[in-house]
Amino acid sequence: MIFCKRVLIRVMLVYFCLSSLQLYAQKSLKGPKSSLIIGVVTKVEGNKVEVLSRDNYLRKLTIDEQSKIKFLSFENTEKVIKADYAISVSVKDEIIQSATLTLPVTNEIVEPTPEMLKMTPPELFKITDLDGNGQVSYAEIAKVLERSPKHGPRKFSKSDRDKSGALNLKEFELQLTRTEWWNLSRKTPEEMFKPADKDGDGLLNKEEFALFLGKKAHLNTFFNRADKNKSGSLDLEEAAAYIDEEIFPSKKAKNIKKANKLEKEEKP
Ligand SMILES: [Ca+2]
Ligand SMILES: [Ca+2]
Ligand SMILES: [Ca+2]
Repeated sequence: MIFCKRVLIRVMLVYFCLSSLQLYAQKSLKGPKSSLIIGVVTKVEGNKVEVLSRDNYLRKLTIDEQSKIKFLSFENTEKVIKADYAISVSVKDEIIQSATLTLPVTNEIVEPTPEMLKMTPPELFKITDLDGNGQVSYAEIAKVLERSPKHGPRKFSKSDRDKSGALNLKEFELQLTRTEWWNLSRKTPEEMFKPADKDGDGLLNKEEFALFLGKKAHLNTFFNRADKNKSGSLDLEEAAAYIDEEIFPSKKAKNIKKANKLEKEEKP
């Protein structure tokens, strides 16, 4: 009995530590003192860099000798920090520890057109290579294929196997496999639904939905978002609507709200 209690306490402790760690990881990306900042450079003066974070805090940062600065996909552009560049940076007491910079990217939603869903990788490569130089840069990806300030730079670096700063067709194909809408549009929702519905009752419970998505990360959040009528399971219609919103972010409720708000602000 005592043994059981000890084990239970230990399990609870581990669980508690893990959940506070998770909380910490989430927190560190938000707020005026976050240690990770994703945003846009607004001003540069000597070794001082001002960054407006995604959650709208102006951060006054300093570069010192230890700061590691990476310029992602600058190709023929001079590797100097300038206003409007996108930045993701880790800081300690507002000193830059490491930073990755990219050329300016749009704030608008980037999503595929229905035609793009049917294109082959070489066809997509051609339309993404906006300047037609035979290579796809990070800025071109962020304009045409997918805009992801948080994960985009890391995904691009991984795909750029030869570290040339741009993607050739082979590397571009790797990038596609890291692109959400690409992965979700290789099969129809029906084709994805059937094998995931293990007990064949025509509905997906949470475990089956994980099979449907092919991943378990953030499962609760995604499941709740998909389960529109809060029945605790998903029918094909709900699952298909979920996929549709993931492929076309402009169809997500929060983005529709944001767009309406912007429109109102423009017409006072
Ligand atoms: Ca190009
Ligand atoms: Ca490359
Ligand atoms: Ca089922």
